[in-house]
Amino acid sequence: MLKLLGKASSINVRKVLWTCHELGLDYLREDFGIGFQSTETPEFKALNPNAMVPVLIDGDFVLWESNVICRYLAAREGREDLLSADIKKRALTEQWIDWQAGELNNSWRYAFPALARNSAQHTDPVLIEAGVSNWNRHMQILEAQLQKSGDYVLGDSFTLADIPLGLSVNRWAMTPMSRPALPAVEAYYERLNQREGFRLFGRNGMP
Ligand SMILES: N[C@@H](CCC(=O)N[C@@H](CS)C(=O)NCC(=O)O)C(=O)O
Repeated sequence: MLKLLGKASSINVRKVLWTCHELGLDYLREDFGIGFQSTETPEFKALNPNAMVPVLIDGDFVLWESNVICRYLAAREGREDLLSADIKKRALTEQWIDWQAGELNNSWRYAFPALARNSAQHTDPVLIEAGVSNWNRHMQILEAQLQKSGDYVLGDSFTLADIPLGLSVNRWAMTPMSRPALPAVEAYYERLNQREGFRLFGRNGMP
């Protein structure tokens, strides 16, 4: 049985939970992360030296980095509808997955803890405003893609890229801040809501 280490409130754990739901996979989940079992122990750091969740354990195979875990699981299950065997389509899917992790995620690093978590370490109004503007600029990139692509980020069918992006859209929509009107993103948010996995693990009341 697959084992997933990480609290269910973590956005990165929720990507994996939604992926498992799409794949119909059973798993055991253990709560690790701030507020739960510590990730700072030698035992946990032997699994993930970054002391972060999620961590996937599949027999004697251990994997960290949420987006890579999602890719691994889709490939393990042979789900070419989610992660295409066509190398160009697969590369485009991975492009948007990596953009979510490397670019979009970084754009909310200051504004999100300030506005959604009232973090005492993120109170500089200039940095908050710059953060909101940078976050909205990144969301405009997704808007332009969805205007071209159609229902999902790569076209008419749902792929693995829609999972990390769906979590990101939910976070953007739930954070109290000024947002430009992004009609294609808003339609996408509603479309994803037709999927049970998104309702359970994405748009489930958590930013
Ligand atoms: N790039 C990593 C980031 C993981 C990450 O930031 N995890 C957060 C929770 S969302 C974490 O473990 N924070 C420390 C903790 O909760 O103890 C991934 O995508 O898996």
